[in-house]
Amino acid sequence: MRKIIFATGNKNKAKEIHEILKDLDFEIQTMKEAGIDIDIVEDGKTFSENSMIKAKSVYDALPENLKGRVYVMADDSGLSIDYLNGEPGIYSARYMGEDTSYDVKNKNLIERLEGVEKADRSARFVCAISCIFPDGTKKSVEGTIEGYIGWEMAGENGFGYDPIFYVDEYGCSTAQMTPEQKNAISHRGKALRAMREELKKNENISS
Ligand code: ITT
Repeated sequence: MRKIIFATGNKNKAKEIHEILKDLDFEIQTMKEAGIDIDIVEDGKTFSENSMIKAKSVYDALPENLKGRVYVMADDSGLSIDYLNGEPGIYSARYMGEDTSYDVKNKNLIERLEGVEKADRSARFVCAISCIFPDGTKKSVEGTIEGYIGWEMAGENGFGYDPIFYVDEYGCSTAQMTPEQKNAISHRGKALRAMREELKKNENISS
């Protein structure tokens, strides 16, 4: 069976990735599960650059028995708020410090938008997925979901900034959606489904 090594240390992302790619008949392992323990310096200027940096770092660290045999994939994602000129953007994980809780980060972002009308609270989640194929071919795709920053946190599902990110069509935050609802419309769902098509093309899988 074909294998994907996913260059992520984020368990919540890994859960969504497994769910979204479950109908692809590939084994998916995180880098940790594959025994790859490296620190990756994300010094790119875009989501896309950073996702390729992660994929390349893991690709270069593959043990001999996996070289040329597996797909290495990575996700770089974040929340971009228009009123804050795109913040926290590519620094979403590092915003206010990597160890600061999302409760604190989310409250802080709501405070920074105090008094701001709905029309100016627009935001989007962005997800770049990069993949290095077994033969070294590199591909990157991106997915986005449009929404707005709410006035309060709501919902227990998802992770990170989900409790403050609201989607008009659903009238709730992405943390109030079921995993299936979120994955069907999310930035990560869109990007991974686009990448899934690239993998199927490469493997000559038609269905
Ligand atoms: P890896 O680099 O190990 O994959 P990370 O958490 O450091 O994990 P990123 O650098 O891509 O990942 O940072 C993404 C941050 O953006 C993440 O920690 C969340 O705070 C936020 N984010 C991304 N997707 C999200 C989603 O679907 N829901 C809520 N927040 C999200």
